[in-house]
Amino acid sequence: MNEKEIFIVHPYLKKNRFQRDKQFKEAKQLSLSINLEIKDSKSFGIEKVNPKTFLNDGNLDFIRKRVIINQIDLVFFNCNLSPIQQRNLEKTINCKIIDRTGLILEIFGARAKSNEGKLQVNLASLQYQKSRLVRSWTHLERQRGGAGFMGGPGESQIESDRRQITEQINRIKKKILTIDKTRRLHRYRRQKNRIPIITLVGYTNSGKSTLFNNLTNSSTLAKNMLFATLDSSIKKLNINSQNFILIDTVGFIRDLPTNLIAAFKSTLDEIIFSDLILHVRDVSDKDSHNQANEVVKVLEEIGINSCDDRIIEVFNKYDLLENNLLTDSKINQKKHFISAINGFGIKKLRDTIYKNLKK
Ligand SMILES: Nc1nc2c(ncn2[C@@H]2O[C@H](COP(=O)(O)OP(=O)(O)OP(=O)(O)O)[C@@H](O)[C@H]2O)c(=O)[nH]1
Ligand SMILES: [Mg+2]
Repeated sequence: MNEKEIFIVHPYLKKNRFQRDKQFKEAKQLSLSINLEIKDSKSFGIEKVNPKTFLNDGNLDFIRKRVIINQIDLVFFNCNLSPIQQRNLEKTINCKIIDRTGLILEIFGARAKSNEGKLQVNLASLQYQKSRLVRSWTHLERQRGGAGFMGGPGESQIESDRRQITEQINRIKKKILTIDKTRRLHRYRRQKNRIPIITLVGYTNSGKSTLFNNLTNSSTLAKNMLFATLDSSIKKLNINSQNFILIDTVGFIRDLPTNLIAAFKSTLDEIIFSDLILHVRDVSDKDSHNQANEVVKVLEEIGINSCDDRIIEVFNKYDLLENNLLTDSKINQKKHFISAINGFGIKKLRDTIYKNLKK
């Protein structure tokens, strides 16, 4: 993104005000994870969403003034806007607007390294863009070739734009399908060789990559930043001289649009086909409970029930809890409290993995 100085607008329903601070904080973390400079930020309590502009006129007036005073380049609305709301807001506030999905797509775009990752982000972005063309930009709605001889009669720019995007989407889907075939072949070989597969899933920043590194002695990027991991890593894990395969995956976040989840289908398939799913939770985060629910929601969307007995909950960052009185030997067998950073509880976790998956 070229824009640097942003204004974070966090609209929340007054009836959900108890969630406000946590979600506002997350909006800031999202912005910082892509190097945007937060020049200004404010949350706006509303009774109900205005279908045309999300917020009410008074709020918009306030935002417009602050945009001018603080010379804002971009306003980040921490909610998902309909294409019409986005267009109306840009007109009224007279500034570029990005919504939550838009920002997450920017972050994903900046992080994707592998060919597949890039294709998946591209697919999600095009789908998002396509939805934005629906009754959206007026300049795209004008007729192409006034006399009607450039395009077919009545063909509008918006239709041709949409057609182009659809063609691009289909091309990308084909490419992803080819990669997916290779992935399936690998999976088939692993299954044939009976190497059990363990995947790490969890909310973004919960410590999946840190745990991955701890268990496999590797150095995948683990960073205090949302969506540090976009491309999944795979590595061999050896416990009591038995081999397992450990997979680190992209983190989840609340309100992930279905489109985005669908675009990452082949990555998420790794979870579906695994033998054990470690759900890594950040116990030190005040929002830990809601974060876990969001993860469960995404898992359900890809067809994994919350009662699936392959799921083991791993309560990470135990070192950050104030009263961390448990000793390694006293940990409840069912609940795994660990610290991926200092190694607390890791031995028990390894034992559990082994017990669950030994031949
Ligand atoms: N204190 C403490 N910090 C931890 C622990 N585990 C991870 N962290 C920190 O939490 C931050 C996020 O860790 P990551 O391993 O990158 O988290 P992730 O779940 O892979 O995040 P994404 O890839 O962004 O979804 C990093 O700053 C880690 O150092 C832990 O047990 N204790
Ligand atoms: Mg990670």
